[in-house]
Amino acid sequence: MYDEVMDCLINADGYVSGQELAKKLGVSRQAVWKAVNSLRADGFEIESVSNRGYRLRSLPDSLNSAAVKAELKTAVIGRELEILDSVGSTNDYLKNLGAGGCCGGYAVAAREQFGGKGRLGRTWESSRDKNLAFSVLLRPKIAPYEASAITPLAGLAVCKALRSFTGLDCKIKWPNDIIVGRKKLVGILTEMSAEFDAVEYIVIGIGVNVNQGEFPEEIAEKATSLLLETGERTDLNKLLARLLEQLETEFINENLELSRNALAEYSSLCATLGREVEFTRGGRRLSGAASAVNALGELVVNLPDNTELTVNAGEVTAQGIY
Ligand code: BT5
Repeated sequence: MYDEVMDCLINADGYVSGQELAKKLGVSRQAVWKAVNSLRADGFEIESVSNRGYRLRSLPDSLNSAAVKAELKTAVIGRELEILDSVGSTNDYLKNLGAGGCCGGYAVAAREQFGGKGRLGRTWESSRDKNLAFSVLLRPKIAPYEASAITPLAGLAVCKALRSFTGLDCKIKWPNDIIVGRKKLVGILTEMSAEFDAVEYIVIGIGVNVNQGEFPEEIAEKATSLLLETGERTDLNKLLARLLEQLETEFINENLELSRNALAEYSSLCATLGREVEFTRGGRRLSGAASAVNALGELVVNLPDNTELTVNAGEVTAQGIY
């Protein structure tokens, strides 16, 4: 009843009476009243005026699935959406659901993530109710070697959504961190479960620093947030809906391939290109100029002796970023 009452209040033009709601939803007025109280407990501001009824004044600050769905215009990604109050890692939680057979497009977000994972065993920090930590599951019918486009496509989707939502000059640090200036705004962790010749599912985990004003000392130098960059608070529910929509555009409409268009867009937003980069190859530390990203999403680097190398994973440091 919670979701139904919420939908009616969001879509109502002004006040709706308890009686009208009860009739429309085929329940008692008592049931409507109970749902209104649970919504209030979750941070929805709902006015009630005798003889007129209920009116929604504002949506909650914290994540709420009905508030996201009210904004969401996707066909697949996030149509099944779970908002958890607290979880270790949304990626681990969703991988479990994936193993149990949940559908492609399933999304999970958490108000609090206390064991967030980065790549290569690192951690991701996120304070309760301040940021977005969410994961999306895909079930593409591809072989594992064809999955290389997913990481850059996820980076492209998040970068484009944030640019249009905030107006900030967000860029991509190859392969898929989103940065503003020299600092990191978003981290993305893609995990895959596959048989030898077929992908079973892919989980894309995305952490966005949104309304966090201060960071722990270890990352204060390299982390930034939308609040720090714009000086304004951002509505987490609206931003999540916008991100899910852009993921759908890149993933569903683009068929999970790094099309020529997507690659051109990715390259134009990639802050790593044109910089000196350092990376490790065969135990040796090498450096060169990052010149392009190829159709597999690999970074093409020109070494000082004019040879060209492609880098497909691992750690690359780009001069002038972090
Ligand atoms: C990443 O790893 O950037 C991937 C982060 C993915 C987080 C999402 S949240 C939802 C989903 N569930 C999860 O459990 N994870 C995903 P990496 O490139 O390895 O960067 C990690 C490094 O970034 C850390 O070692 C810190 O130095 C730094 N870091 C940690 N938290 C940060 C933050 N909030 N903002 C900026 N930098 C951060």
